[in-house]
Amino acid sequence: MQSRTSLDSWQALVTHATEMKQQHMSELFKQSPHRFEQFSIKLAPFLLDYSKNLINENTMSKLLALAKECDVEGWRQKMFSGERINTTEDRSVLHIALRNRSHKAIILAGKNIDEDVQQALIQMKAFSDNVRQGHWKGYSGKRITDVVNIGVGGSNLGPQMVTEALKQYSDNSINVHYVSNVDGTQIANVLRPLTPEKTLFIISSKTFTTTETMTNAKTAMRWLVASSFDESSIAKHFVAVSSNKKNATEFGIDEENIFDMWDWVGGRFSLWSAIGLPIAIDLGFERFIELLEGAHEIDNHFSQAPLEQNAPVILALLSLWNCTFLGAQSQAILPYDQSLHMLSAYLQQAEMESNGKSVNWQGESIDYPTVPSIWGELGINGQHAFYQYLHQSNNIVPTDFIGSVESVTPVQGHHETLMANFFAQTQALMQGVNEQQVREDLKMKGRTPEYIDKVVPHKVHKGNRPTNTILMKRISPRSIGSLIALYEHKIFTQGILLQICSFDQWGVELGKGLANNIQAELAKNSISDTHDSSTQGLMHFYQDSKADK
Ligand code: G6Q
Repeated sequence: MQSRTSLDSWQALVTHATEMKQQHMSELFKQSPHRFEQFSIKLAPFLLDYSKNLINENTMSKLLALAKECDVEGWRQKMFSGERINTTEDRSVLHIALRNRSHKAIILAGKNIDEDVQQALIQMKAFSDNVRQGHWKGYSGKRITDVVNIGVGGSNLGPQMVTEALKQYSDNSINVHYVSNVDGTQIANVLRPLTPEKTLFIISSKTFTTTETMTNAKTAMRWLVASSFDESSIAKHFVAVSSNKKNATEFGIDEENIFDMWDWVGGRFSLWSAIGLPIAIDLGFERFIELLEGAHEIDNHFSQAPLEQNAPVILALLSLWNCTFLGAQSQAILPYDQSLHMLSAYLQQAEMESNGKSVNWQGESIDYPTVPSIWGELGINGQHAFYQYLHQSNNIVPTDFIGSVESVTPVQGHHETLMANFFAQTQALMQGVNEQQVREDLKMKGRTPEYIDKVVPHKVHKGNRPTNTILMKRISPRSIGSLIALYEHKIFTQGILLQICSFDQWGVELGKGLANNIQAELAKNSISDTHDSSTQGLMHFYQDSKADK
């Protein structure tokens, strides 16, 4: 198929990138006093300031021309109307249907799926209310105090990230825990303080085949039955969220305790479905609905706003600009809000699993750099760790700074210090400090000329490092819903610009299959000689070392 590189708009950007690499952002700010107004978007849930990127008006109009030429608007329409745009799995991509709060009909195979979604929400409400209000009882008749969600990847990261982000909104009537790792240490630590008769497990697995989740679920069942001495107690302590009812019932979960999932919801986009049950149990169903409403608000913005005013589209274009055209290879997510401490891990999966690919929709090799690796940490902790690299290494890392105007936990003097750092860092990354400024500063401090000559090169900061700033009013279920939807649509748009099928994950499947074979070989103590010598050597060393004990 026609490569993006053959588009006129693409080639214009290649030429333009060469020119822009000669520019410094601090000069661009001096030239245009209205740069902030020009390159920022104010939406109800947040302000997006993208003025600290190496762009000018010309860059934006060229990027927008590319978006037009790639038919982002047409593809957006295809997604919202349920076309099967997940072509390698032949599925629609309809996480937007899960938060369709205006209840616009979405017809799939002749059926309005909004009706199914509303039905599932009714089921979620009834269940979460029952658990929270103590009507759902364990095998001994006691109310549930603890809920453990067992799931991994998309069946874990979303709900756990949101639970962490909205901790201040929980009434703590139920303690919610997460187990994702097959390393037994995690489940052992989670279960140690819990009481089986008061613990409920949610087994979250779209496929109900994921070994890590099945292994943890079996351990949880053994733990329960070791206390109840009765397998029938499982019905009172285990529910599942899955699109594979057959496997879930064979596993021992009562059919009426299974919450459905649909094939048009990808794992990493599924927190809006029953995969979000732990969120609803922790916060109450009304808060869960607010989360959906926040996402819906951004769905409306994404589907209706013109491209030049469209926050997800702008973020996607800037990522393309910084990485594909200007050559950055990674991008950092730096929240300045403790509530968002899991956001970078969540976005790492969302973006890298969606667009970390190297063939186009037709399966042909892509001949241009695609998405960066995503990493990050809470901003303040990062400042005292890896920001050195952001400021002075030879690698440019575009970053997203995310903060809130108000803290959800005001403690005198803290938020002001936090936000002063938030503003200072993007300014420093953009402006840098040149040799002359360093010399003057040191001279003013009374340093000797010899000392100044020696340290000047070490103290120069080149600046010109791109950042986006997302400033939310306050962390809330609604604003978190909006923030996640912003990134989901950015990722979708990136996929379209790069011609990548963003909704499969074959790279995840490969490892799953190999691990199953290796586990069987280790169990039989019969290591196949078809493995490469490294893998074979490691497996033999592992088995022999175990035998030596
Ligand atoms: C997400 C991926 C992947 C998936 C996990 C768990 O989009 O598909 O992270 O969510 O591998 O899969 P199950 O939910 O099927 O257990």
